[in-house]
Amino acid sequence: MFVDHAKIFVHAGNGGDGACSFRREKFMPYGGPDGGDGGHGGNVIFKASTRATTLLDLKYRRHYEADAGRPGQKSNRRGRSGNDVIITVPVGTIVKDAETLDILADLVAPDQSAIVATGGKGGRGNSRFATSTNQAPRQYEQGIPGEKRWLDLELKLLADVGLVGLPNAGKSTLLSTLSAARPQIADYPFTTLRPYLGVVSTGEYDSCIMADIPGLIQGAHAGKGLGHQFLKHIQRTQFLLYLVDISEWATDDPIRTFHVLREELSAFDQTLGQRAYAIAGTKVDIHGQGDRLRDMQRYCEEQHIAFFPIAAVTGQGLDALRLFLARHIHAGTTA
Ligand SMILES: Nc1nc2c(ncn2[C@@H]2O[C@H](COP(=O)(O)OP(=O)(O)OP(=O)(O)O)[C@@H](O)[C@H]2O)c(=O)[nH]1
Ligand SMILES: [Mg+2]
Repeated sequence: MFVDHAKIFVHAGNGGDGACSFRREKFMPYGGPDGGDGGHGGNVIFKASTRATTLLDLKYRRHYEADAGRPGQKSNRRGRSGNDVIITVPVGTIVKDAETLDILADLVAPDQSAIVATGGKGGRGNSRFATSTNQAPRQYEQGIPGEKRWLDLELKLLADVGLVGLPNAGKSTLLSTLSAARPQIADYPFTTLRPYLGVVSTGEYDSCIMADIPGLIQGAHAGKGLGHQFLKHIQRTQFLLYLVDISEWATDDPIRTFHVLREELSAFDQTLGQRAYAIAGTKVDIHGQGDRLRDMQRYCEEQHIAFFPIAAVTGQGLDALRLFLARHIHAGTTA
């Protein structure tokens, strides 16, 4: 199951108390103060990993608590510090304070980490308070409590290219031929029920990340079909590839389809409507050389839109598309 939203509670460890003790040894009548400091509480840390792909685990386990620091001990021994808790999340996870909605971390790179609740400092033991005038202080500090808060987590995938199309347009088929990703593919609408990412090689040393999201239909902004819920996953892509079925079997007019898609995107987020894009006419192997292809080609020429007739199942047109992506996508520059 793909989960892109979760709410969890985190509690960093409390600091351990400082100790109050005095040296007591045989034949040492005036043993001084020797209470050690308390250990620090553990932090709660988020770490992004490419191995995690969903926030599902955090849906089931909602409380995370790091260890407290141990109290200080006699003989000036410091208490042991508490271990950190490290929560692994997918790259693209945004962590907000659930109350203030402040963004605490936006984990955009693999292995990037951030402390979201800081452990409390350990208190000082009484040996730290000895002065020339007070050589037997009974004063010590308590440990400081660790931070605790509710967090709101949102996953917004990071990709270079987002695939947008009606259900059955051929998005998943294209991603699976260009990359090692294996989204479900079938001849019925809404086959793919979650977003998928794939790494597409665009040259000998270059690659870009492509995102396949579930199909959109007219009225998605009003909740039709799967609605808008997955569009946030292409909000952070720098480039959009609209996939429009131009085979003779397509039920809708391709140019109209393209306009419907653009309107749905703009209704969700104005900036998505202004994002750089190109159009791929899909399934040209199914009698695709007819009027529809010509009309679409003419329309794109007039509008100065880059257009690629492709057939993912035969490989037709894919080299030209790859070459175009190589020139236009600068991997790693997603905002
Ligand atoms: N002949 C032909 N069939 C294709 C081509 N691309 C996709 N198909 C078929 O079209 C159907 C839908 O393809 P998908 O890749 O699942 O479409 P999708 O856009 O991901 O659909 P949703 O996940 O429902 O949004 C499948 O039966 C594919 O085999 C193509 O280039 N040529
Ligand atoms: Mg699909």
